Amino acid sequence: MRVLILGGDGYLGWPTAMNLSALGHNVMVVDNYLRRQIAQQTSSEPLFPNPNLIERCDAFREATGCDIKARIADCSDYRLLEEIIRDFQPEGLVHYAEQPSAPYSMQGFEEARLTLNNNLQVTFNVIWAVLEHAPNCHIVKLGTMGEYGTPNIDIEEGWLDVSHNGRNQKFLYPRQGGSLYHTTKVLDTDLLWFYVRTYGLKVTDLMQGPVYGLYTDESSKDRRLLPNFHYDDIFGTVVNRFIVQAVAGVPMTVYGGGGQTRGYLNLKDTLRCVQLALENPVPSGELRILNQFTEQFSVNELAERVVDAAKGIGINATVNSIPNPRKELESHYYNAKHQNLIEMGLKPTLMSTEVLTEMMETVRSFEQLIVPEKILPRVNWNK
Ligand code: USQ
Repeated sequence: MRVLILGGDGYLGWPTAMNLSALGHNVMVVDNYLRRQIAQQTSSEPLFPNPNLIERCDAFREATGCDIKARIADCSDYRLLEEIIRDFQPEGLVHYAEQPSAPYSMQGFEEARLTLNNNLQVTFNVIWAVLEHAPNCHIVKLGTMGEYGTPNIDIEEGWLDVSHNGRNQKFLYPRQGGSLYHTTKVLDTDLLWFYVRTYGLKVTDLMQGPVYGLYTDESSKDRRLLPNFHYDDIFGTVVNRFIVQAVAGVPMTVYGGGGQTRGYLNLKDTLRCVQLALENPVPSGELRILNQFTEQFSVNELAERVVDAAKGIGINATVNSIPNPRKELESHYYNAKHQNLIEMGLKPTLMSTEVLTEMMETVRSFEQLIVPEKILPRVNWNK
């Protein structure tokens, strides 16, 4: 299959590109290095430096003999994106090209505007470029479980049957993002749904929880192929942050009460889910929404798991509850369905002690690069 990956330099985009290429698909990646630029501007560089996208493709070819084509281009530029889609004629398009950090989107006006403009503009451009130049292409869009928020009822996979005054209708599940970033994903879903029902696009929207991990079948072949691994408050997701904090001897930063519960998944499972979505496209005029996570934990449970795994390799990790910089419920009901991907064939890689230990050992080999100043939260929702 010809697969175009937008945002192919990111934490998920690059491993996805390698995985699909290794499986025999014809893969092209596009990226404008937005995340690298924001990381530099906010002192949020990853734990270890990553080669640029062109060098990554060269290293991947050396390690595997497989090819990935790369274009450095800004997907918010419609003329550029339509040229790429017209020339490449993708059968599947994976859209990761968004500003992915909730804290960054809450930093101030400029950061909020960049997040809103970039994320919505790229989604809008993808829709139009596909409609005009590759209308049979299946769009696989990365959404987030954070679109649903933490409602006091079970979370369904995308849709809710509503009965009102004796009549029934299926609607998009009610959504309430906890940051501007999460809200842009809600708006993306609405845009996609409008164009799906009006013009017959084919779309899968993946509601993904926080991802953790470093190793995939491909990234484990050569250290140059590892994904960008962040532990700062802007781009680092909670599990990756806790692992680095444990190794650095910094108490783990549980925000507030620590009862915040989310659905988590291993980076390897992200790749498998995207592959399953691409290889099982939806018919024209369907918006399929899949909840993409494998197990749910509270922040306190995560911290306990990291403490236990650390103990096994002689690290005495500690936990420190600090004032929550975010506006979110710290104790709440959480029961999100996630059956569809399992039924499609996903075999979860769960967060075992072994998985956490392997990550900690790798992080330990980069220990001298950890900058403790990057760890504490710098962005506060409660202005
Ligand atoms: N948290 C802590 N301590 C920390 C960092 C985070 O207690 O040091 C808490 C947060 O307050 C939150 C939970 O851990 O309750 C998850 O935080 P996170 O930073 O791992 O995740 P989030 O900001 O929601 O965003 C990440 C990705 C985003 C993706 C989202 C999936 O950056 O791109 O969409 O996970 S979800 O959380 O399901 O919306």
